[in-house]
Amino acid sequence: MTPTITVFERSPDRGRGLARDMRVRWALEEVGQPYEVRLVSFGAMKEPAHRALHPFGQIPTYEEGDLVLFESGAIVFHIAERHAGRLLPDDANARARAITWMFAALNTVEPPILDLQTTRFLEGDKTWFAQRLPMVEDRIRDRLGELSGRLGDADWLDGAFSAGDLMMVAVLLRLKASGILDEYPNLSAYVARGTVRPAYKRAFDAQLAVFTGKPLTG
Ligand code: GTB
Repeated sequence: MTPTITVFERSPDRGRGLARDMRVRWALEEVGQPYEVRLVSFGAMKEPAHRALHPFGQIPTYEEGDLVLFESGAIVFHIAERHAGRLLPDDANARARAITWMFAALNTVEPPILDLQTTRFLEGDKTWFAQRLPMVEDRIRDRLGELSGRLGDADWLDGAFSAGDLMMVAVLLRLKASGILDEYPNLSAYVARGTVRPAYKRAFDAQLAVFTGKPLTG
Protein backbone atom coordinates (compact mmCIF):
# COMPACT_ATOMS: atom_id res chain seq x y z
CA MET A 1 0.00 0.00 0.00
CA THR A 2 1.43 3.37 -1.02
CA PRO A 3 1.66 5.71 1.97
CA THR A 4 0.64 9.36 1.78
CA ILE A 5 2.46 12.09 3.65
CA THR A 6 1.41 15.68 4.20
CA VAL A 7 3.79 18.57 3.55
CA PHE A 8 3.61 22.36 3.44
CA GLU A 9 1.81 23.66 0.36
CA ARG A 10 4.34 26.50 0.45
CA SER A 11 7.22 25.78 2.78
CA PRO A 12 8.56 28.79 4.71
CA ASP A 13 12.08 27.45 4.11
CA ARG A 14 11.58 28.07 0.37
CA GLY A 15 12.51 24.51 -0.53
CA ARG A 16 15.77 24.33 1.42
CA GLY A 17 14.73 20.96 2.82
CA LEU A 18 14.51 22.10 6.44
CA ALA A 19 10.86 21.30 7.13
CA ARG A 20 10.25 17.99 8.85
CA ASP A 21 8.71 16.23 5.87
CA MET A 22 12.27 16.08 4.50
CA ARG A 23 13.42 13.44 6.99
CA VAL A 24 10.34 11.33 6.22
CA ARG A 25 10.88 11.65 2.47
CA TRP A 26 14.54 10.75 2.96
CA ALA A 27 13.66 7.61 4.94
CA LEU A 28 11.13 6.56 2.29
CA GLU A 29 13.75 7.04 -0.43
CA GLU A 30 16.37 5.10 1.54
CA VAL A 31 14.10 2.06 1.77
CA GLY A 32 12.80 2.43 -1.79
CA GLN A 33 9.18 2.95 -0.77
CA PRO A 34 7.17 5.06 -3.26
CA TYR A 35 4.83 7.57 -1.62
CA GLU A 36 2.16 10.13 -2.35
CA VAL A 37 2.19 13.70 -1.13
CA ARG A 38 -0.76 15.82 -0.06
CA LEU A 39 -0.09 19.55 0.15
CA VAL A 40 -1.56 21.40 3.11
CA SER A 41 -1.88 25.15 3.56
CA PHE A 42 -1.28 26.83 6.93
CA GLY A 43 -5.04 27.36 7.20
CA ALA A 44 -6.00 23.79 6.33
CA MET A 45 -3.49 22.48 8.88
CA LYS A 46 -5.61 23.88 11.68
CA GLU A 47 -8.93 22.58 10.31
CA PRO A 48 -10.63 19.55 11.88
CA ALA A 49 -9.92 17.34 8.86
CA HIS A 50 -6.17 17.73 9.29
CA ARG A 51 -6.33 17.75 13.09
CA ALA A 52 -7.96 14.33 12.88
CA LEU A 53 -4.61 13.17 11.48
CA HIS A 54 -2.39 15.44 13.54
CA PRO A 55 -3.68 16.63 16.93
CA PHE A 56 -1.30 19.60 16.90
CA GLY A 57 -2.25 20.77 13.43
CA GLN A 58 1.21 20.30 11.88
CA ILE A 59 3.04 18.47 9.13
CA PRO A 60 4.22 15.82 8.46
CA THR A 61 1.61 13.11 8.79
CA TYR A 62 1.74 9.60 7.37
CA GLU A 63 -1.22 7.54 6.20
CA GLU A 64 -0.94 3.90 5.21
CA GLY A 65 -4.28 2.12 4.97
CA ASP A 66 -5.91 2.41 8.39
CA LEU A 67 -2.72 3.59 10.02
CA VAL A 68 -2.28 7.32 10.66
CA LEU A 69 0.92 8.61 12.24
CA PHE A 70 2.28 12.02 13.17
CA GLU A 71 5.67 13.04 14.62
CA SER A 72 8.56 12.75 12.20
CA GLY A 73 10.54 10.55 14.61
CA ALA A 74 7.72 8.02 14.94
CA ILE A 75 7.15 8.04 11.19
CA VAL A 76 10.82 7.44 10.34
CA PHE A 77 10.96 4.70 12.97
CA HIS A 78 7.88 3.05 11.46
CA ILE A 79 9.34 3.19 7.96
CA ALA A 80 12.60 1.71 9.24
CA GLU A 81 10.72 -1.11 10.98
CA ARG A 82 8.61 -1.90 7.92
CA HIS A 83 11.72 -2.35 5.79
CA ALA A 84 13.94 -4.70 7.75
CA GLY A 85 17.66 -4.25 7.51
CA ARG A 86 17.64 -0.99 5.52
CA LEU A 87 17.66 1.71 8.20
CA LEU A 88 17.89 -0.43 11.32
CA PRO A 89 20.42 -3.24 11.73
CA ASP A 90 19.20 -6.82 12.18
CA ASP A 91 21.38 -7.39 15.25
CA ALA A 92 19.21 -6.60 18.29
CA ASN A 93 21.82 -4.61 20.19
CA ALA A 94 22.97 -2.64 17.14
CA ARG A 95 19.32 -1.89 16.39
CA ALA A 96 18.72 -0.65 19.94
CA ARG A 97 21.75 1.63 19.62
CA ALA A 98 20.54 3.03 16.29
CA ILE A 99 17.17 3.79 17.89
CA THR A 100 19.01 5.45 20.77
CA TRP A 101 20.71 7.77 18.27
CA MET A 102 17.33 8.67 16.78
CA PHE A 103 16.15 9.72 20.22
CA ALA A 104 19.42 11.53 20.89
CA ALA A 105 18.98 13.54 17.69
CA LEU A 106 15.41 14.52 18.57
CA ASN A 107 15.63 14.88 22.36
CA THR A 108 19.18 16.01 23.03
CA VAL A 109 20.58 17.71 19.93
CA GLU A 110 17.52 19.26 18.29
CA PRO A 111 16.15 21.21 21.32
CA PRO A 112 19.03 23.72 21.62
CA ILE A 113 18.96 24.16 17.83
CA LEU A 114 15.24 24.92 17.97
CA ASP A 115 15.93 27.33 20.78
CA LEU A 116 18.32 29.24 18.51
CA GLN A 117 15.67 29.49 15.82
CA THR A 118 13.06 30.68 18.28
CA THR A 119 15.50 33.24 19.67
CA ARG A 120 16.42 34.55 16.22
CA PHE A 121 12.92 34.70 14.75
CA LEU A 122 10.74 35.61 17.70
CA GLU A 123 12.97 37.45 20.14
CA GLY A 124 15.14 39.63 17.90
CA ASP A 125 13.37 42.80 19.02
CA LYS A 126 13.79 42.19 22.75
CA THR A 127 16.20 44.32 24.79
CA TRP A 128 17.92 41.18 26.09
CA PHE A 129 18.32 39.52 22.68
CA ALA A 130 22.04 40.37 22.30
CA GLN A 131 22.79 38.92 25.74
CA ARG A 132 20.73 35.79 25.26
CA LEU A 133 21.94 34.84 21.76
CA PRO A 134 25.53 33.86 22.72
CA MET A 135 24.22 31.72 25.58
CA VAL A 136 21.87 29.88 23.25
CA GLU A 137 24.69 29.39 20.71
CA ASP A 138 27.04 28.10 23.39
CA ARG A 139 24.50 25.51 24.50
CA ILE A 140 24.52 24.21 20.93
CA ARG A 141 28.35 24.22 20.95
CA ASP A 142 28.31 22.11 24.12
CA ARG A 143 26.22 19.46 22.40
CA LEU A 144 28.13 19.59 19.12
CA GLY A 145 31.45 19.28 20.94
CA GLU A 146 30.21 16.15 22.65
CA LEU A 147 28.77 14.71 19.46
CA SER A 148 31.93 15.55 17.55
CA GLY A 149 34.01 13.78 20.20
CA ARG A 150 31.89 10.67 19.96
CA LEU A 151 31.84 10.57 16.14
CA GLY A 152 35.62 11.06 15.92
CA ASP A 153 36.79 10.04 12.47
CA ALA A 154 34.04 7.46 11.91
CA ASP A 155 31.73 7.79 8.93
CA TRP A 156 28.55 7.13 10.92
CA LEU A 157 27.56 7.11 14.57
CA ASP A 158 27.49 3.34 15.08
CA GLY A 159 28.71 1.19 12.24
CA ALA A 160 26.67 1.35 9.04
CA PHE A 161 24.39 4.28 8.13
CA SER A 162 21.13 3.97 10.07
CA ALA A 163 17.93 5.81 10.94
CA GLY A 164 19.97 7.31 13.79
CA ASP A 165 22.31 8.97 11.29
CA LEU A 166 19.43 10.03 9.08
CA MET A 167 17.79 11.81 11.98
CA MET A 168 21.02 13.32 13.30
CA VAL A 169 22.02 14.68 9.88
CA ALA A 170 18.50 16.08 9.35
CA VAL A 171 18.73 17.86 12.71
CA LEU A 172 22.25 19.21 12.15
CA LEU A 173 21.26 20.56 8.75
CA ARG A 174 19.08 23.11 10.52
CA LEU A 175 22.31 24.72 11.75
CA LYS A 176 23.96 25.14 8.39
CA ALA A 177 23.05 28.78 7.86
CA SER A 178 24.31 29.71 11.35
CA GLY A 179 27.92 28.76 10.54
CA ILE A 180 28.20 26.94 13.90
CA LEU A 181 28.46 23.55 12.23
CA ASP A 182 31.62 24.71 10.40
CA GLU A 183 33.38 24.92 13.77
CA TYR A 184 33.29 21.11 13.89
CA PRO A 185 34.93 19.77 10.71
CA ASN A 186 34.09 16.13 11.41
CA LEU A 187 30.40 17.02 11.89
CA SER A 188 30.38 19.11 8.71
CA ALA A 189 31.88 16.15 6.85
CA TYR A 190 29.32 13.84 8.48
CA VAL A 191 26.45 16.02 7.29
CA ALA A 192 28.01 16.23 3.82
CA ARG A 193 28.23 12.41 3.71
CA GLY A 194 24.54 12.23 4.51
CA THR A 195 23.48 14.77 1.93
CA VAL A 196 25.38 13.19 -0.95
CA ARG A 197 23.46 9.97 -0.53
CA PRO A 198 21.28 9.41 -3.61
CA ALA A 199 18.20 8.92 -1.42
CA TYR A 200 18.76 12.30 0.24
CA LYS A 201 19.12 13.97 -3.14
CA ARG A 202 15.91 12.43 -4.46
CA ALA A 203 14.03 13.54 -1.36
CA PHE A 204 15.51 17.02 -1.55
CA ASP A 205 14.62 17.42 -5.23
CA ALA A 206 11.07 16.24 -4.58
CA GLN A 207 10.42 18.77 -1.82
CA LEU A 208 12.07 21.55 -3.84
CA ALA A 209 9.82 20.73 -6.79
CA VAL A 210 6.80 21.43 -4.57
CA PHE A 211 8.16 24.86 -3.77
CA THR A 212 9.20 25.83 -7.31
CA GLY A 213 6.12 24.24 -8.86
CA LYS A 214 8.41 22.66 -11.46
CA PRO A 215 7.81 18.94 -11.94
CA LEU A 216 10.70 16.56 -11.39
CA THR A 217 12.45 15.41 -14.55
CA GLY A 218 14.25 12.14 -15.23
N1 GTB B 1 7.70 17.25 16.64
C1 GTB B 1 7.03 17.37 15.37
C2 GTB B 1 7.66 16.43 14.34
O1 GTB B 1 8.86 16.10 14.51
O2 GTB B 1 6.97 16.00 13.40
C3 GTB B 1 7.12 18.84 14.93
C4 GTB B 1 6.35 19.09 13.67
C5 GTB B 1 6.52 20.53 13.23
O3 GTB B 1 7.12 21.37 13.92
N2 GTB B 1 5.98 20.82 12.04
C6 GTB B 1 6.09 22.15 11.50
C7 GTB B 1 4.68 22.71 11.28
O4 GTB B 1 3.80 22.03 10.86
C8 GTB B 1 6.80 22.11 10.16
S1 GTB B 1 8.48 21.59 10.32
N3 GTB B 1 4.50 24.01 11.55
C9 GTB B 1 3.27 24.68 11.32
C10 GTB B 1 2.55 24.97 12.59
O5 GTB B 1 2.97 24.50 13.68
O6 GTB B 1 1.52 25.66 12.49
C11 GTB B 1 9.19 22.98 11.22
C12 GTB B 1 9.87 23.93 10.32
C13 GTB B 1 9.19 24.99 9.77
C14 GTB B 1 9.87 25.90 8.97
C15 GTB B 1 11.22 25.75 8.75
N4 GTB B 1 11.91 26.69 7.96
O7 GTB B 1 11.29 27.59 7.41
O8 GTB B 1 13.16 26.58 7.84
C16 GTB B 1 11.90 24.67 9.29
C17 GTB B 1 11.21 23.76 10.08
